[in-house]
Amino acid sequence: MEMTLRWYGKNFDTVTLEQIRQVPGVKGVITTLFDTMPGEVWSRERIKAMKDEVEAAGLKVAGIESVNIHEDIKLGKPSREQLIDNYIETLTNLGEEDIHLVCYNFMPVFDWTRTELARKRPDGSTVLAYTQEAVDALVPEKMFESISGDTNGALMPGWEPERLAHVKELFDEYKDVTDEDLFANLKYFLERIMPVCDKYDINMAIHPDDPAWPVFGLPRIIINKENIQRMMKMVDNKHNGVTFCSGSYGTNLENDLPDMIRSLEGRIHFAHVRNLKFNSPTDFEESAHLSSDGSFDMYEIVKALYDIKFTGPIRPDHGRMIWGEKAMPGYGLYDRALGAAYINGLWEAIEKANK
Ligand code: DNO
Repeated sequence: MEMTLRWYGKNFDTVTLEQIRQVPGVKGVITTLFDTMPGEVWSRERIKAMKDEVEAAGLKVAGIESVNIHEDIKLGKPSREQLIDNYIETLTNLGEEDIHLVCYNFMPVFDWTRTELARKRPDGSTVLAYTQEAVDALVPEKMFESISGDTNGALMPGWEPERLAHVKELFDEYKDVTDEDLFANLKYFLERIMPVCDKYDINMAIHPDDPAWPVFGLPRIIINKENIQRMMKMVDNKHNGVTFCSGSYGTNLENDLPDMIRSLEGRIHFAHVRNLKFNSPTDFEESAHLSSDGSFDMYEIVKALYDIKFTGPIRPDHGRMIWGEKAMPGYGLYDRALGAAYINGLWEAIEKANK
């Protein structure tokens, strides 16, 4: 594995490349052009400038999270042809710049959903949290309003104002879209982009739906072992792979995370490792990475990745807000650095025990 941290670019992130460089074992960042819109072509110049900046700090661009998918592609509208052409052009430009990993998601309308961005834990840290009761009590348009007081001024990935401005219309468009439609539209998209992925050896890594069930009645398909296996088979190309995000698949306690990892040998291109603490099956909070602080056995998760000979980028995921840091919720430096150190420790121990 290759330890990385996510970085949003200097105009959006409170964490600097210089700080990331000092986290033991971190050699690369997972980044994006955060100010681009879904459907827009990423120019080669901008990609190169981003790479140069990261490399000047002694790091490498280990992959992109995310190149977002335009809603018309998810909806299968005729305009998808042009939008997929644009996506292919972006992939071409990334490939030409020697970038070989792209994380994306296929969640209708919203990206991840949380109902609190700063729930206080007993140790005084604040964390992202979710309760189904709170979601059920909300109209989707009000979702962001209800949490916006806790963003520390940051633009939240997946909650961009442009996206939220159209929430109502989008809900109408998705009214009759079923899981089967979404699978078909995803297949269509993947089949169109696989040739360029083959040409440049670009690993596409779909991020699971978070939480791993339908929210607000919208269809969601990347939620469990069965569906992800279906997706791997429907476009059976090694470049069609996954981001294994323990915190997203883990929202559904029926998902056996180590077993899912083992079933995806060769197809996990990127790993997000984090823990969740469940207070009830429909109320969870993003605890520290340490097993004993949450509900998951992190040793078993990392061991499963080791056992399938995972070599791709891995990153600690959302951290708690600790030590007075003010940053984008989930993306402060301190707790993610602790998370990276912990995962590195687990990996080293597992590696040595297996020698
Ligand atoms: C949240 C992230 C997601 C993820 C996208 C990938 O913090 O895990 O926003 O980056 O779903 O496209």
